[in-house]
Amino acid sequence: MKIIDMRSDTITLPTEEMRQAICEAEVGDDVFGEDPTVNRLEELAAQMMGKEAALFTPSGTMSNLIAVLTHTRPGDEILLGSEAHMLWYEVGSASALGGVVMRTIPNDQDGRMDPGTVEEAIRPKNIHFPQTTLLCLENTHNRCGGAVLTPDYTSAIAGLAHQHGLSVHLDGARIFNAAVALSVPASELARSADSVCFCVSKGLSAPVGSLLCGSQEFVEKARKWRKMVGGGMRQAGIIAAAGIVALQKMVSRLAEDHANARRLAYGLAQVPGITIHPEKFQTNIVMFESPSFILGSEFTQRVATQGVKLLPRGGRKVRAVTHRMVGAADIDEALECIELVVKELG
Ligand code: TLP
Repeated sequence: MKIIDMRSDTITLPTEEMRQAICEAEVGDDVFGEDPTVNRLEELAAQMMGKEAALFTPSGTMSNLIAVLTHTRPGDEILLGSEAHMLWYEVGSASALGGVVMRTIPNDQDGRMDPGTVEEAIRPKNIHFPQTTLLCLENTHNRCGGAVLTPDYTSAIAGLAHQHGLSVHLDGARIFNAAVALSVPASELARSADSVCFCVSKGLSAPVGSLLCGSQEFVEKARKWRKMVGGGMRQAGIIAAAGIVALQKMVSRLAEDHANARRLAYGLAQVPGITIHPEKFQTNIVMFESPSFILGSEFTQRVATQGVKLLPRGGRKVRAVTHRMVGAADIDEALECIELVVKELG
């Protein structure tokens, strides 16, 4: 049976060009700083984010953890959105390994936090309080349906944090989706953040990897933290080679994924029983609710038996992510299949 897998863009397989680049990669021991391919990827990433330096890590999760470890000290408090990936899906690593308190600020449905609420949450000097040292943002925002933070919003909220002496980290796992959706360079979205990480392993289709970018001094410290958490990789040029292809060749095509997400969202809006606001989706993540009589987990199981894989997100919420391996015709097929399942259930 043909499978249309929209659980995540992380399922994208490397392109032929990536496999070729992997075969031919010039490598060395990266812990000694001697892998020329890793060095090239880090330089390219820093340049694209408008930062002085970058660090190649195995995953977005590790990049976010290293960012927390580098910006904070145990006992500090960090502010992040109530829907942040760092809060929901990173195993509590910031608290467990970084020893920080994660204090949440409500995310609105567009992935933003209200500046007034952020300001109120910043702790004044008081012997009883932990020190607030870091604000974390997310762009695009995963749990908020791939919502995009604009450069204006980002610089306003980061400016506020800086005024109070906080650092700002941007989880930009899908920052290139935001850049393509807004038609701005990714560096503009990262400008006011002290550090930004992004993944090459999602819509950009590389098999593994994330880049954490910031000042020279920040990245030097982060490199040491990466070693401490066991992320010092040796001939990592083998995987970095695919990352270079991802950055050079795969960014502009993300627009196709966004168009397919809109196609899916507007199609779902036509299916009786499904709740969705199709106009909301700006990038490659679509969220909807299964019909009232069925939980999202059960609904996704039923749809999967027909070859369409989606991700349940709690309650009736369901997520679909478009990517390179799902074309417009697949979207139409998936819609037919979903419609059929809803009819059968009804
Ligand atoms: N997100 C994955 C899952 O963990 C849910 C997905 O399928 O969307 N930040 C953001 C905003 C992310 O969406 C993800 C991955 C990460 C960080 C972590 O990246 P990895 O999976 O490389 O550790």
